[in-house]
Amino acid sequence: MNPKNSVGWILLLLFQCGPLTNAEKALELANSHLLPTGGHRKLINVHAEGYPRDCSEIFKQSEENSKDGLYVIQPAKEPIAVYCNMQDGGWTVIQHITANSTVDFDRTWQDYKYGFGSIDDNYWLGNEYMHQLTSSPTPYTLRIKLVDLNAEIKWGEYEPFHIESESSQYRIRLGLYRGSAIDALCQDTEAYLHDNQKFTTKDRDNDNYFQNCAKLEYNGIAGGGWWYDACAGANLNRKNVIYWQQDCNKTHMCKYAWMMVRPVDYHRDCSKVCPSQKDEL
Ligand SMILES: *[C@@H]1O[C@H](CO)[C@@H](O)[C@H](O)[C@H]1NC(C)=O
Ligand SMILES: *[C@@H]1O[C@H](CO)[C@@H](O)[C@H](O)[C@H]1NC(C)=O
Ligand SMILES: [Ca+2]
Repeated sequence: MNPKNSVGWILLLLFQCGPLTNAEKALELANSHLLPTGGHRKLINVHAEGYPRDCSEIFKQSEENSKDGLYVIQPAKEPIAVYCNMQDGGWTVIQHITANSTVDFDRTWQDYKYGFGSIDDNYWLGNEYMHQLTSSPTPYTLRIKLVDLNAEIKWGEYEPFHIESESSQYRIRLGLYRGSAIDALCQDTEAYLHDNQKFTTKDRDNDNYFQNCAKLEYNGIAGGGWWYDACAGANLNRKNVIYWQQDCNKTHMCKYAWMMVRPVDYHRDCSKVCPSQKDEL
């Protein structure tokens, strides 16, 4: 190790091992199991008071100057930690997968309910928190972002997007579509229509197939939890093949996928607020 590096390491250790602030100590996250190593220190907005309900609020409060990273939000009673994609405009990331990463997406109902993985890496935020986030009086938009092996980016948005409660098996409700990707969640009306489907996991079969879609394997890897029909025109939770019809499949491989949410009125709010802020200057 060269001397410059060891100084860096010592500084890093000092920084990481200093005492926790009172706010850090007091912070109780409902999803602390999704924190990476280094935990609370990696959260950008730890303070004493209540937290914003999602990343778009943080982005707006910072006058669109906040950076991507780990933040605390409070969509309902309990604060949770999430990854905020600020570069794309204040989006709360609810799913991220890297093809062939070590994070296992072949999980139970309970795991999909409260989330798994690590918020600075691949993760599923949890159906319960997706339900909380999308149950505000203002409707939410779902944004899908796909990156193929040539680093080409495609995206799609459903507006509105709502995940119902557990008593409705976290059913998905999707509105109008726009984007450069195919409308893979709503396009097929025969057996691959994901809109209005309940969530299925390997231990809870709510799909429309004679077997459990979440258990069907491709090259030894099961499909993971999803809003299956019989079975899928899209599935972002099978870790060896990110599937989105012609945009991402086993012949046209994708490397990354994200699912993220933001209130539908984000821009409308801004068009009201932003010009008046300028007037005041
Ligand atoms: C996979 O994607 C390719 C390229 O877009 C397309 O030609 C092919 O039909 C797709 N395969 C499936 C099974 O959807
Ligand atoms: C994932 O791993 C499989 C098996 O090793 C490989 O065929 C495939 O190309 C990999 N996918 C990506 C996107 O790298
Ligand atoms: Ca079934």
